[in-house]
Amino acid sequence: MSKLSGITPSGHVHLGNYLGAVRRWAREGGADDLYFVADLHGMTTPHNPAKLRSLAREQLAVLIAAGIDPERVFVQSDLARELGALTWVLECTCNYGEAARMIQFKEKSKGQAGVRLSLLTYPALMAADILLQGADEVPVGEDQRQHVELTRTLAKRFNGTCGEVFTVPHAVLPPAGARVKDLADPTRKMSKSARDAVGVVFALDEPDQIRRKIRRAVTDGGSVPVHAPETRPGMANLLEILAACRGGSPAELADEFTSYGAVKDAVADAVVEELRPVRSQALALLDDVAELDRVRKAGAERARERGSHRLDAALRMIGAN
Ligand code: AQP
Repeated sequence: MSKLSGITPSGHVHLGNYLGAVRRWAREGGADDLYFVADLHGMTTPHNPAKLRSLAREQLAVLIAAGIDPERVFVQSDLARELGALTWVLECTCNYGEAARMIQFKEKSKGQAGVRLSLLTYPALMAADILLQGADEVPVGEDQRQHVELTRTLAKRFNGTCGEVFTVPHAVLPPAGARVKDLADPTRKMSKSARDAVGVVFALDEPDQIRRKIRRAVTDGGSVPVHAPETRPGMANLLEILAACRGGSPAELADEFTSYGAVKDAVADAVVEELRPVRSQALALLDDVAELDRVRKAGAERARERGSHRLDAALRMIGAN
């Protein structure tokens, strides 16, 4: 079984990305699993090219610093030629109506003046990401499930009409884990593209910045810590972050403290310690331009080699080459 997971460089990697995804990828990834920085997906809405390029590099450094085997990581645009070609093959397998009914497209295009064509067609690129690598499983949240369903439809259609090339993948729910909330608004999830970074802890924030953000986290009017997500979402979020860093259950951890301030101090210590090695290794990698380039190139070559026979076969079978 091989899994494929990605992270979009729509902003800096934050504590939610780290605790909810990246750390798990590093700890649990199987030998055939692949992880990628989905920078081509970051171009479907208005973007700044230089910023996207630097964020992609930063994310690659964070993934490796977090402990993911560099042999299993690549940057999507390093395979732009292969993915571009396969996306075309899949677009020629997909009906307009199938793409236009994607909920993500409807939601993200709503109210936008110049909707990019790529916003409509990016599910075909996502299908290419998955099918090029022959992934069996794609861990995705509810919002991306429909895209994996479309990938399955396209893979089966191609296999049935042109010839058996693609592994038909399955969407799998990622293991249940706490959804880290924005510290300034605990009713919303922590997000890379949050308008205000005051409630978002980034993996590369300095320890003092992290402490400041956690100390200023919005909590309710109570004074004795309890884990009650419905009525006290701010305190619940802090306890869940503490549990994710230290182990144990948020409710049990709450019993250790008699004041909100003490919880915040403990969370700040735990998060600073959790992120310290990731931050220092990522910064070292970003400084060592030659080493990061070497790792990046090797990752891309492995991913390309892994998928090229499928692309060649698909092109041949659809009538190209
Ligand atoms: N707040 C979160 N708590 C736990 N896990 C989270 N993830 C994202 N936010 C949280 C997980 O991080 C992985 C990579 O995310 P993504 O790049 O696919 O983007 P996203 O899910 O859309 O998350 P962001 O960070 O909020 O980005 P923007 O602001 O661009 O939408 C995924 O596994 C995701 O579940």
